[in-house]
Amino acid sequence: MKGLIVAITCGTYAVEAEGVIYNTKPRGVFRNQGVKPVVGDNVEFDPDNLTIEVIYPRSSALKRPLIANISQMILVFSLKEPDFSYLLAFKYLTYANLNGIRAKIIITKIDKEHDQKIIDEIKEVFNSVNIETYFISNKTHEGIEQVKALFKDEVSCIMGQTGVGKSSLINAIDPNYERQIGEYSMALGRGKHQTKEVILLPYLGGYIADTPGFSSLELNLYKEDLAIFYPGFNTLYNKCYFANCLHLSENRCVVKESVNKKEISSLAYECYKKLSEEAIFRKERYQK
Ligand SMILES: Nc1nc2c(ncn2[C@@H]2O[C@H](COP(=O)(O)OP(=O)(O)OP(=O)(O)O)[C@@H](O)[C@H]2O)c(=O)[nH]1
Ligand SMILES: [Mg+2]
Ligand SMILES: [Zn+2]
Repeated sequence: MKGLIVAITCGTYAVEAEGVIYNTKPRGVFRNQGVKPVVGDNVEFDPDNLTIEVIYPRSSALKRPLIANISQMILVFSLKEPDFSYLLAFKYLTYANLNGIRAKIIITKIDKEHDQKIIDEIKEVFNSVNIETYFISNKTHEGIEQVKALFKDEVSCIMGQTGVGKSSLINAIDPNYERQIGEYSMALGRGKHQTKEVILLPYLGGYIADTPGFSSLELNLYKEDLAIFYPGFNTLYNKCYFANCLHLSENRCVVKESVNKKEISSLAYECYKKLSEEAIFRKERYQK
């Protein structure tokens, strides 16, 4: 029987087939081959023995969060608590591009006191790299109706730092989910990691994945990947004079020219420089 892995808890794989959940185990052969089924996998399973027999080829596979076959990433940030960070947003947009997955941004907690200029600026910056941005409050439900449509017929992976309101968003679009909500700890400066496992929830002909939040430091990208997959760079990087141009101090760099012409916002480029500085090379460039 064909099914979809919707959750994995303590070595038990919850497989959904025709609206029924089967608690299964993968066959031993997977372990011997070093293959691990993940949430989002389409599988062939035996409903009598409750074993997963076959994992079908994946259209995408993310390591963080561990999930397969998603059609889009919904990157969630909060305006405050934790504070919105362009750096983190650009990092995750790069991660989406690197994995060939479309991304959209949802910004929560707009009920908290804020300056409208910040919202306008965020809109403009992401608009310039063709990323849709939505502003919502899970508390007052402002903007919730509009974002519901984003999930229709998609397998959406909700990603974001701990405490930004990912689970709250899922509850806001459908309270029946009753996702556990954590608290944002002012003392720790972060959420308390309420959601601990990846889970797929059926919604409007598709699925929404709630995922555990990450801390701001977790995702590491290589300099070479940033140079190619940074938002707005994909059509430019191969036009630079140097094939392995990092768009920093190199001459005849098309990216830097675009920044000078204001086709790429200087804010986006400043974030790029910072992320590139923090990143390491995938390959040793010079042999010592
Ligand atoms: N004021 C306000 N508070 C919010 C909003 N969204 C979420 N919160 C609060 O933020 C805290 C964290 O919310 P969660 O939904 O648990 O956050 P999460 O992103 O799922 O966190 P993890 O599961 O740890 O990754 C809770 O105290 C929520 O009540 C919002 O739009 N406005
Ligand atoms: Mg959560
Ligand atoms: Zn360049």
